[in-house]
Amino acid sequence: MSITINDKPTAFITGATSGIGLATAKLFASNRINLVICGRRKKRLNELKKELSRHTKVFILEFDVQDKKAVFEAIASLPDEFSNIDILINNAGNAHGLDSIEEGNIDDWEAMLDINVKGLLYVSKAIMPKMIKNKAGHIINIGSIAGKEVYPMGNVYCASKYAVDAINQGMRIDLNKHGIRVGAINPGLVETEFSKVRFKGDDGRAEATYKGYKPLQPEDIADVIHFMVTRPSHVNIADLLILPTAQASATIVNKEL
Ligand code: NDP
Ligand code: 8X3
Repeated sequence: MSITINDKPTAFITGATSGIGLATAKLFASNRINLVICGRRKKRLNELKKELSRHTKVFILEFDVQDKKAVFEAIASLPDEFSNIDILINNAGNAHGLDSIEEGNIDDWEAMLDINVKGLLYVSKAIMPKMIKNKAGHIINIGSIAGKEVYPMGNVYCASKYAVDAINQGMRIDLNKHGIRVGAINPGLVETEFSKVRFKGDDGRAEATYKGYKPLQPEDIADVIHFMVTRPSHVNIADLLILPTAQASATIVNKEL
């Protein structure tokens, strides 16, 4: 399978230290896609760079997507070799808390909107100009089933992912004239560190999220991301909902407990 964007494409992956971003970085590396891997956990980024550099060229950017200045400075600091981004995977994000709206924690609300929505916008804003100049590029936004369906206590996380859905559509419309592909993947339940973060280290609750059925694995989503970026250049997969077989909707999961 050949990459159609560029013979030696460079991908920029936010949230590459864990879960879906990590699995995507590994799969891209094994397919010789050059990588800019991003996240806040420097130690993990260093270890990953060491591992993936056996297959491809890797550059680390350590920044918090909420920090507008840090985002722009980090991306402006990319050496020439990594500065033409062919593929942007807007993946960094999490849910913080699972509370009924009247009991919601304002810090959690701000984190979800600042990271999942504003962070995605900052990174995109910094990367789009060169894609526009090059008249090529592919942006994949990681949304969620939570951006297609609101579920009990999902409130602000769902709002953040509905925003990602709207931004994905808006980007596709506005970047159409520049020949840039834009598409979203909206997963259901994927077994990552997502629930550890949502439940703030309550490992029992996090583990229970994935018990009694076979959840998606981060590699399942990475496979689809790789499929999307390896379509011929006239093909843009615009919007995908991917669920574990046991999941029918945000609230219907066939668990054997
Ligand atoms: P993980 O918790 O395993 O990974 C989240 C990644 O996002 C980490 O690499 C983390 O890196 C990064 N990240 C989080 N906050 C920030 C921040 N402020 N600045 C920079 N990076 C940040 O979760 P997933 O892999 O599951 O999540 C990836 C995406 O998939 C998210 O957008 C999530 O909403 C979405 N998703 C997940 C589903 C699931 O069931 N797991 C289902 C549907 C969508 P670090 O901590 O090093 O900064
Ligand atoms: C993550 C999946 O169902 O916890 O976006 O919202 S869910």
